[in-house]
Amino acid sequence: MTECRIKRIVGRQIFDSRGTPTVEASVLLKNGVMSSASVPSGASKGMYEAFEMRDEEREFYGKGVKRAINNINTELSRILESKRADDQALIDSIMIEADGTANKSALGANAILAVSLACAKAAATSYKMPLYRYLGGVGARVLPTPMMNILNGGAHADNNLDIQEFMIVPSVFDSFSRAMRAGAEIYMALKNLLKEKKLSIAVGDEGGFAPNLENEYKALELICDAAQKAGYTPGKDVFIALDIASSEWADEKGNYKLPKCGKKMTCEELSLYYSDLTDKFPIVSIEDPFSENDWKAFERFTKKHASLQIVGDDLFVTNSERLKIGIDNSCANAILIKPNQIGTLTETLDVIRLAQKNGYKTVISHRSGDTEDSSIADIAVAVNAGQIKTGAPARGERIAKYNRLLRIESNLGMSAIYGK
Ligand code: 2PG
Ligand code: MG
Repeated sequence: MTECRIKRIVGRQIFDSRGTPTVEASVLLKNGVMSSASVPSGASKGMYEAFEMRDEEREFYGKGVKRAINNINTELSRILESKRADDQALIDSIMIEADGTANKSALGANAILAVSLACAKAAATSYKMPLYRYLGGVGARVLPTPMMNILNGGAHADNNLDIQEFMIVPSVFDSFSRAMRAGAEIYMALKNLLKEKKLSIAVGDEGGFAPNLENEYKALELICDAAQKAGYTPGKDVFIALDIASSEWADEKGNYKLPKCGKKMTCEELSLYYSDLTDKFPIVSIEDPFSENDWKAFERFTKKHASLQIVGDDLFVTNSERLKIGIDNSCANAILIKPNQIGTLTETLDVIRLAQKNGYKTVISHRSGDTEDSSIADIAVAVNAGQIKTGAPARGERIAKYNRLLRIESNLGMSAIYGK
């Protein structure tokens, strides 16, 4: 099929939701199809993530991506010319080989991922299929449970909360759209509650509110109150998920210091703190409770909390090699999937398969700096991931993913499955 072959690839610098430059690639096929994809960027990045190439010049305070763009317009464009856009694994392996480094630092994971995703989108369009169908086939039917980050802290907000993300999980409804309604209503109720209490309704990077509060317990109480005000019962209709993002708290010696409140904790003390939080609140999932190097703490905690979902984000960085270590040592029981942590669609799909084969739950994820690109919504349905976290039910770049899922749900009609 010659028409599916790549004619030209163009890279350009666009902006993410924080106003920071990021990479977009457009792939033009010989059949006239043109598709674009853009790449998000994290604030609380794992140290083992693939390399995000930045210019480190005066422009944009060093955050420009001209070099990455240049790599798309020259080398990547050249080596992929006339290749089939639907041969995803080949396309990705050509780019990996051309880069030649373990972390994609020669060409930039941001350059490579933009091209990888744009090729998939162009191939899907050539086959006249939505992306989720092209990637997942007829088995792609499960709408993911959203983890909605309605209260922000940590590196995503300027308030005094050390835990990065307080998410609500409307998992027991019978459709994705009904779950979205619950999430949106609780978000609105939380806003009203904050206003009543004369607390700030300013939002953090992922659209969740970011008030100053006495402590994390107060944040959880507020969320439960908001759920109740909206007519839902915490622990029955809606649950809570946390992203601790504790790599941000760890020093080189493996000790933890909560940067905002200044408290020091050992990993045993942290573990007791989490046990107390889960005793008091309907928490079903905790992400990165320990730092990316603390395998032993993850192992002990996973053994102790068998019924809790324990998600590895900085720990696994969407990397099959790191997930294998986790599987071998029973560290965590779920993996966060961020395509830009690894840098190609093929490697992303591979690590999802590895997780699913070994009984690890998969949560597809946005980044705190994101764009209107909604590919992760399609990926979540394509692989029947079961869960997605893509911020509050607010702000354009977050809503782009939720709205895309609503469209997929209506597109699937009776075939759509939710929460089973
Ligand atoms: C996380 C993410 C996304 P960031 O830690 O899970 O919520 O944050 O993109 O800043 O790494
Ligand atoms: Mg995280």
